[in-house]
Amino acid sequence: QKPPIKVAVSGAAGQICYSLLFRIANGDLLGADQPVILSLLDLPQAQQALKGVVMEIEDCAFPLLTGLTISDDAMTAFADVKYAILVGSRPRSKGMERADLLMANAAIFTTQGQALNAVANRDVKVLVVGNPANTNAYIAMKSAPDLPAENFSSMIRLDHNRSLSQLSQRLSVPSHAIEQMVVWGNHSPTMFPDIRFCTSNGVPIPSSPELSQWNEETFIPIVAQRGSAVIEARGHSSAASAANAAIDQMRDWISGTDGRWVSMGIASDGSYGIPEGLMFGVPVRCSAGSYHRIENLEISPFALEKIALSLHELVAERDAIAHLLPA
Ligand code: NAX
Repeated sequence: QKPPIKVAVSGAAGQICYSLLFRIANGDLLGADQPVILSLLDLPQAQQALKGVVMEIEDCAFPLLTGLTISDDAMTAFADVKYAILVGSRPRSKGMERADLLMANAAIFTTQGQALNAVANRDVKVLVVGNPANTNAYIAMKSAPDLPAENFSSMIRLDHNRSLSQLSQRLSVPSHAIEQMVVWGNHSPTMFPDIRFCTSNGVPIPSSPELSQWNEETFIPIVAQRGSAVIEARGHSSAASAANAAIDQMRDWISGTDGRWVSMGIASDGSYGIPEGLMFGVPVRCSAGSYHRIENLEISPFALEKIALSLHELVAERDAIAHLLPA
């Protein structure tokens, strides 16, 4: 049997983790032959609820789960972890300004980045789900100067999967038939789901005035507002689909995409006019535990205008927290 791999998850008592932890323990992240140890982190006031989640995980008797620990301390939870999925973050409370929310989360992700820097496996891969995900990932990355910057990623996969699903419904094909979907930018309503390169069953999707109109008036707004639509219908924010996206993004990063494109939030290398270091959703292929940007895609005036919206938003977030980071 393979030696177990330790996976840390923060926000473990929350609703996304109520799906995510069970799927990881079931082998959905690392495979059906890979034993796993779960290291769960949440706030002191959430430890009681977390104990209940642990009881339920135990009650599943997952064959692959060889260890399960809980903590309210990042230095303890992140010790020797190979993979970290950072879901826990400060939600916006009533009357809280966006700037206050950024600051509250900056404090969390500075501490967690420093803890990863100090105690995690030197090859740790870190996926940030908690919002504002791109800037939180940027902060964690900057707070962990001894770890490679390319080992930090922010989650844009839920937006990518939502885009695949909407387009597959429009074209009446299974979502797996569609390739080369791209979601650019921030995990926020400014993101740009870009269908210009998509193929269906390996064939480019024929352009037509109807498709263009659907793209601009229906598709892009539906994907951008999908999170709000789920909240309105369900009374709670996306949870199982967010957990599924976290598994998809981390699993593809670890195991590869077989040449298929996926969208990931990664630190920019300066391409596509995105300032270096900014955590931005871009198309990648993954292989052998690394991502590789899809380069030199044509950016139309329409695409440029859309990408600029996310870019300005993320630059403003970066500038607002810059004083908190090491120079
Ligand atoms: P919940 O409020 O249900 O759970 C959050 C959990 O995080 C709570 O148990 C809380 O105690 C814990 N927490 C807070 N601060 C912490 C800290 N400093 N250390 C450890 N744990 C901490 O939220 P949930 O619905 O699970 O969503 C979690 C986060 O995911 C939110 O920020 C949410 O906005 C974000 N999302 C991000 C998505 C993405 O695509 N990137 C999509 C889904 C989701 O909206």
